[in-house]
Amino acid sequence: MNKNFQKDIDLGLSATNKTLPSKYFYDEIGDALFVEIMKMPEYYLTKAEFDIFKNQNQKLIKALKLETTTFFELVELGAGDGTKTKQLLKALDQQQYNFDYAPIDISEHALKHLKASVNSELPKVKISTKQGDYFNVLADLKQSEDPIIVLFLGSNIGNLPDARAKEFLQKLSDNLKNGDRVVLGVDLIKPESIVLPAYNDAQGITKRFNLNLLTRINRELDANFDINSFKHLPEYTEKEGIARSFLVSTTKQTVTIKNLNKSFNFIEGEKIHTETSRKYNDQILTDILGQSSLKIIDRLTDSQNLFADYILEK
Ligand code: AVI
Repeated sequence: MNKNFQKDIDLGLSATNKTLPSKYFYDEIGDALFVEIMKMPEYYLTKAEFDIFKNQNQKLIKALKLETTTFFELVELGAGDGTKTKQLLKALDQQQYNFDYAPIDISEHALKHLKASVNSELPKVKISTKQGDYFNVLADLKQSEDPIIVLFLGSNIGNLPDARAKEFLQKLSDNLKNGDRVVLGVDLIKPESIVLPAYNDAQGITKRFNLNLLTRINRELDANFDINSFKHLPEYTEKEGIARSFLVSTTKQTVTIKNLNKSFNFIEGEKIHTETSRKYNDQILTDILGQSSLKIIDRLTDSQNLFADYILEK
């Protein structure tokens, strides 16, 4: 990880338009800040998808055609704390569905916590966790002969640029059998007045989340970013449907990264692009599904129409 981290940071800061990959937000501090983000009043995404999983799980079970399946494997990519999924697990458990729950996450800590909470809250649910990058664990899906339901929630796909999202869905589809299904949770395109505050909250939690990337580089690569001379800048237009976060240098400065043996110059106002959060509609999702053999068979939205869980079938 450290070698890749070093390489990615070097590559990103050496580019003409400086950029840093958002996947590096999630160190221990970043994980904790993201938990805070999900609780913020402005961050509607988590609450809206929770609303679907809590209040429409019967509709979800029906859309997934689970009544006709004797046994299935419920695989979750990037499970996190499983708060939303536990609503579905509870309903499946109460209705005596026969399934295994297999959450996959990059964070060992998150998985340990999730396993303990499922074991205590839903002791009859069989859970087997797997730690790893979900891009790399897709191949494991192919080994199962049982029907598979994949959960990919939280609009995590939106953090991938469209070309990468397309590649990911193609790879996912290649590793599924005909009839396997996917629940893809995505944030919907909506006005700036709703999206921008979600990435620029009043308490400044998202700002800390963004700046933590520089603190991480300072710590892990022996760098000297002055956190106080960078500011958090989110941008979004409804027309494009993509929220982007930047760190902007408030002054002309030079930053040295000792582990890279390099210095990077910043002019006043220069931006580092740190995150893309795409928002979707049917057309955009259809384009991204492209030539993959995943087809949209249903779509559930929350009561305020902010967020959608698309049901895809191979
Ligand atoms: C994890 N991901 C879907 C979040 C998002 O909305 O793009 C990450 C996030 N970044 C800032 N706030 C939340």
